[in-house]
This record gives sequence, C-alpha cells and structure tokens, in this order.
Amino acid sequence: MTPVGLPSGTRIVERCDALARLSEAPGALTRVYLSKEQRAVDDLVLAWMQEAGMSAHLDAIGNVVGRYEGATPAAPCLMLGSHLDTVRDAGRFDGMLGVVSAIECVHMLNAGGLRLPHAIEVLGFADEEGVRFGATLLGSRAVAGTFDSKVLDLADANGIVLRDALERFGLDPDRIGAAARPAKDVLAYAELHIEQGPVLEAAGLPVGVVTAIIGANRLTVDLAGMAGHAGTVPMNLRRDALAAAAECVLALEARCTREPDLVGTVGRLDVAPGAINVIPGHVRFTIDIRAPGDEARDGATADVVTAIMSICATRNVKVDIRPMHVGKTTRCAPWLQQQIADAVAAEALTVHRLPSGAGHDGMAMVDLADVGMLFVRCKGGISHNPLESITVEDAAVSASVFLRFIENFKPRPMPK
Ligand code: HGY
Ligand code: MN
Ligand code: MN
Repeated sequence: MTPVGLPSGTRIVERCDALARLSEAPGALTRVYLSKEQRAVDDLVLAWMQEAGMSAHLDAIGNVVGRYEGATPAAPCLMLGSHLDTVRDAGRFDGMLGVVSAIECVHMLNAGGLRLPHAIEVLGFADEEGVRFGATLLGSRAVAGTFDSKVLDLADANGIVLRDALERFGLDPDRIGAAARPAKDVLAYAELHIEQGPVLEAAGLPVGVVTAIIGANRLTVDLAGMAGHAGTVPMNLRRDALAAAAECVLALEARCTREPDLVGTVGRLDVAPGAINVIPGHVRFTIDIRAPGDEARDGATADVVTAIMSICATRNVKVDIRPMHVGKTTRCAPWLQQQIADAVAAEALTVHRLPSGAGHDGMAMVDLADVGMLFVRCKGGISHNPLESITVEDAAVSASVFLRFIENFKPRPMPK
C-alpha cells in the first residue's frame, strides 16, 4: 500500500513540548495520575484525536481513547498507544511520544482519505509509571481487564486514597470494569516509545524492533527504629532506622551487581522525623529489581528480602516489606516483530532487534492481545530525566515506519 504522505516530525515534537508544559510545578515536568495537569493533557489529546478524524472519549479509568473507523464500521481494531503520565522531573518524550506519533499516523491516514480493513484505536494511558499510588500500569490493566480493585485503597503521599482521587476526578471507582475490552475487539497492540537506553544511538540507528519487555519486581520497605536525641544516645544503644536502611541499600546493590543483566534500584527514601538533631526513627524506601529472566529476578528479590530481614534483626529495627508490583518479562509476538521489522526495512533502514530494560504498558496489554513495540533512538540513552531528547528527524522517521506498519498491518491468521 502506498504511504499517504510523510508524518511531521516537527508537529510531533511540538506537541510533546506542549504536553510537557502541563506539569504540577513550573520548571520541571511532573504529571501524576488524576492530577489537574492530567485533565489539561486529556483535553488537549482529545482535541488532537478529533482533529485527526477520530471519535474520542475518556474511559472509565481516565485513559484517553481515540477511534478511527475502518472501511466497515465496528470492525476489530489495531490498538496503538502509550502513557500520558510521567515520573518526577521527567523527560518530555517517555510515553507522550508514542501517543502523539500514533495520532500523527492516523492524521495522515485521514488526510489521505484512507480507510483500512480494521479500525485503529489510539490510547493515552492514564497511569503507567505508578508514581502517585505506587501500583503501576493502572490504565492498561483496566483496558486488559486485569485491574486489581485492591489498589483502590492505596494512598498517595498526602494520604489521598485512590478511590477518593477517582471520584474527585469525576470517575466512578465502581465502574472501572467498564474500561475492559473484549479480546475479539483487539487484533494487536503496538507501541512506539523512546528506547530509554544507549543501544540504538551507539549503533547509529534511528529505530529498533523490541523483542521483549523485561519484568520488574517493586516493593515498599518500612523500617521502624527508635527516634532519639542525636547528642545523648550512645552509638551502641541506638536503633537508627536510617543507618539500617543505608545497609539495606548497599546489600541490594551488592546482590544486583553479582549477575549480568540484573539491576536493582532504591528510587525513593523518606526519613522521619527528618531533623538534624534527631536519630531517624522511621524510614520508608522503595525497591525496583529487574532481570530478563523471571527466575533471576525472583531469586534476587528473595535474597534481598532475606538480607533486609537479617540486617534489621541485628540492629533491632522492625521491618515491613510490601510487594507493590510483580511484572513478568513480556515477549513481543514474533509475528508483530516481523511486521514492524518489514516496515523498518521498507523505509530502507537497518533492522535491529533489542529487549527493553524499561517497563511499558505492553506488559499489561499482553493479557488482552499480542504486543509489538518500535523503539526510537534517544540522545545518550538518557530518560527519566529532563535531558531526555530525540531529534525532529528521528520523530519523522520513526512515525513513517510506524505508519507503514499500520498501513500494511495484517491480523494474525486465526489458528485453524
Ligand atoms: O519503570 C519503568 O520501567 C517505566 O518507565 N515505567
Ligand atoms: Mn517511564
Ligand atoms: Mn514509558
């Protein structure tokens, strides 16, 4: 099928910049689930979807959903998407590039008056990062029908419970099930996303075909020692929660350094009461452990938990460890990898296949449909950092590849 014209890299980057201006704090990009900034982003994305010829609405959990009908109405869809929420002090392409590029592709189909045998849907997921409530992939899990209603009782840093935050946003926590889609409606899920790593840049390639999304285990750890006067309590009589936490962090680092491809991170650590002259009585920190193999990841997680328990027993510090998320490694379907690779080759680009160390909504969507991903080179592989950047040329090239994949998409032949 001949392409309907070239997607605009300039418009894609400009729209990512526009979304990046919608943040909870000026000067840095932070946009968490059910925030007023999310509402502003939803309004912008809904308008862009409508301009591109899609019908668009917010679903029951707050995802933005755009639909471009196929040649026959109510046909099953090729679902495209990514997330619209961000980490703290984020880059402006992680997530947003995938949503904006997918809208750009539909805009080109619509401009060319092209209707495909199937529908195209574009989803802007409301919460992939899990920054506000700790549980991740909330938007895509709801669409996949695997949303766990237990997370409705999770509270954010201000003690606001997810259930209440949904109601304040105008959503009904008891209707989240309505966001779930039947498998018969979805032919496949495909996501364009920045690589968030250095491989494509080192290879001198603008795009890559993702083979798998590496799983992550996330836990929250609470240590309870004894707050005390920094001047009067002798060192041997202390139950210092922060000193215990520091030893735990180093134990995590040591364990995850032992094996290749295994990574472990403490991304957040809160100390109480947090005064210069008070021995810390309470510390809460997070753990994120990843490895390509589920066994290696779960084995490292178990070892780290054992090490934390032993450190705290020795220091007479109470410990509570809560698993927040267990994400299995997700394989990208070979038939979708091949169709994405064919689109890369058709654009006269080298096909390079690589795994994703970062998590993505495909880890949830795989429970609904087969998953494929196209990676885009990012400068220095930097991400989860305001220095995250791509070139306008790579935005255009990757969107052209994605458009060609969309135009040439063939549903997987149903097993006989
Ligand atoms: O944490 C991740 O890998 C993703 O950015 N949510
Ligand atoms: Mn991210
Ligand atoms: Mn992302």
